[in-house]
Amino acid sequence: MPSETRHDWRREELLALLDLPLPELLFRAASVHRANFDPAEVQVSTLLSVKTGGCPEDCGYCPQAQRYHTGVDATKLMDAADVLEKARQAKAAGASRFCMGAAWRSPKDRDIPKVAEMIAGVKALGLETCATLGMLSPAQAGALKDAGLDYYNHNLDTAPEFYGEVIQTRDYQDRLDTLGHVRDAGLKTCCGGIVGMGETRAQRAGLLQALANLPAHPDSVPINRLVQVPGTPLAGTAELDPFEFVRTIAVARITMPRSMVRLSAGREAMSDELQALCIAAGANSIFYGEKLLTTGNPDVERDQALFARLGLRPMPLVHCESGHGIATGAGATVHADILEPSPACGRAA
Ligand code: SAM
Ligand code: DTB
Ligand code: SF4
Repeated sequence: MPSETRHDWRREELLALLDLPLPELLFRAASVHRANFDPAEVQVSTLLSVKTGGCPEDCGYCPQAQRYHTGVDATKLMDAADVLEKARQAKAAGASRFCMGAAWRSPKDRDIPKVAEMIAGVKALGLETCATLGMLSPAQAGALKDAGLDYYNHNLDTAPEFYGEVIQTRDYQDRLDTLGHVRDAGLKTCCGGIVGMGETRAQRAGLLQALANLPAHPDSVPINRLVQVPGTPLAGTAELDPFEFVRTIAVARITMPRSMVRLSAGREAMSDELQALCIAAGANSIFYGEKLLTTGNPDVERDQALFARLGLRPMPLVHCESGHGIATGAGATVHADILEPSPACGRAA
């Protein structure tokens, strides 16, 4: 199965993939997955909300928007020492990646040194770092890179033509601009979306098309299933057929073959069987720990049991001299990016 890195996907092609009989779609996605990754490895990431609630934006799904009454209290930016304590706990629990989220439209310049201190501290623990802080200027993206940030998360969220029904306070182009600043700063991009917001299958194809046709594939593609939070405009949306979620993951895997595809929000409400299908469809990362940013996530014990039942291994990340990710799970040291053996990393043999 070829793993083409294309940036010219047409909407009809993506819709045709989403329309495939499920067994055929799963076969194609799993083939691409194993050509590019060890399908038994799943990266374990932990999320921390470093600044919660009180956000001025109007994202219709979000419990942290000030204007909706969701019971989420606004907090100020956490102290770096407290963030580092949480990161240490996440590492001890087996996480290899730590993502810090802030409920901002965009950071103020005065916030950047404090966030930079958190990033540098988390990085020094040997964890992969990710942050999601809203829109960034080029200078802010550069400062985060200098602090040791690996990935910046900024989602397109949905298809361009459906976006305006979900968010009015900033537009698609604002998001594309921030992604450009992130790439230009040399950061890896983490960019995905949410399904189950009332969009059609063609609009899910539109989200995947927008992601796969970015100037560079996002290094990481979180696929969230809407967590319906009472008080948000999208609470009460008709539940998406779970197989549509699996199809979305499979087409993300096929169209962005070398990206980490993250089974993100929405797992708490999923059965183990549905999660197994998502992983079989090519998802290779989950959030671990009982909370996402403000909403629930499966208990650690449930996830450990799921890994055992499915025969999966966590993918801890360390970095060799040439910057390649090396998974050190199950006692053995093997490359996480198993695409091209790199003699410089001692993996050639
Ligand atoms: N404020 C920043 C921003 O919007 O870029 C960072 C945090 S924001 C919470 C990060 C992402 O979480 C959103 O882009 C959205 O995709 C996802 N998200 C937020 N609320 C969600 C929900 N209820 N269900 C699923 N995903 C959600
Ligand atoms: C992403 O795409 N999903 C994560 C991460 N990026 C930051 C966030 C999910 C948030 C779910 C709602 C909440 O817990 O507040
Ligand atoms: Fe604010 Fe981000 Fe929530 Fe939108 S998704 S309301 S920008 S915290």
